[in-house]
Amino acid sequence: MSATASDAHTWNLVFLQLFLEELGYSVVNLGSCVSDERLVRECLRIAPTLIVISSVNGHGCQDGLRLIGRLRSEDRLKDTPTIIGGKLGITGTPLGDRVAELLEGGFDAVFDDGARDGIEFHEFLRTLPERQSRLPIEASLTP
Ligand code: B12
Repeated sequence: MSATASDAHTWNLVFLQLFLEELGYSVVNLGSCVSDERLVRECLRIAPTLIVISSVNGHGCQDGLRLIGRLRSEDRLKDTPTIIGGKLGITGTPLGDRVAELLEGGFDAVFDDGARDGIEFHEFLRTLPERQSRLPIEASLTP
């Protein structure tokens, strides 16, 4: 789990980490303002079951589109379930075409505030194969 490169907010990440841990996931929370390069590097190292991107500062669409291109250009990450959510634009919700762009860019799901809620996020998680969804990952947060 990670914020985008431009996003300094952290409580969104804390909330999501607790939510995912409650569902049985082992979470590596990379924190805020994570560069695309670092995120790709950590994902290659960890080989996660799911990549969760959170952004609330209003730049989520543009940061997300750039980032998903980087992730999908890596052979080992091109099929890893990857989602983005939060307050993704500065025009409020619904985001309309921007959601379609993010999906076309390679995200498996987009959870923009207002248009989606935690229940839909939970439902998405249930679509992941059980075998994958509860695997503990042998990874720790490194600087
Ligand atoms: C605290 C805060 C800050 C603090 C952050 C401190 C910290 N350590 O986190 C500081 C002062 C640093 C800050 C800075 C800025 N902020 Co600010 N901030 C807030 C504030 C007041 C609360 C955010 C918060 O902590 N919420 C609690 C967490 C738990 O909830 P959440 O963030 O809403 O996240 C939930 C959902 O979005 C959703 N979600 C989030 N990600 C994901 C991902 C997935 C997959 C899913 C399913 C769901 C999901 O689930 C989360 C839990 O319910 C909000 C306003 C508000 N009341 O929400 C503005 C707000 C987020 N900030 C905003 C802005 C504009 C900024 C600045 C750009 C201001 C500026 N001009 O400098 C900067 C950005 C800095 C940067 N580089 O990112 C705007 C964003 C507007 C937008 N998106 O259209 C907001 C909404 C205020 C506003 N109404 O204008 N901010």
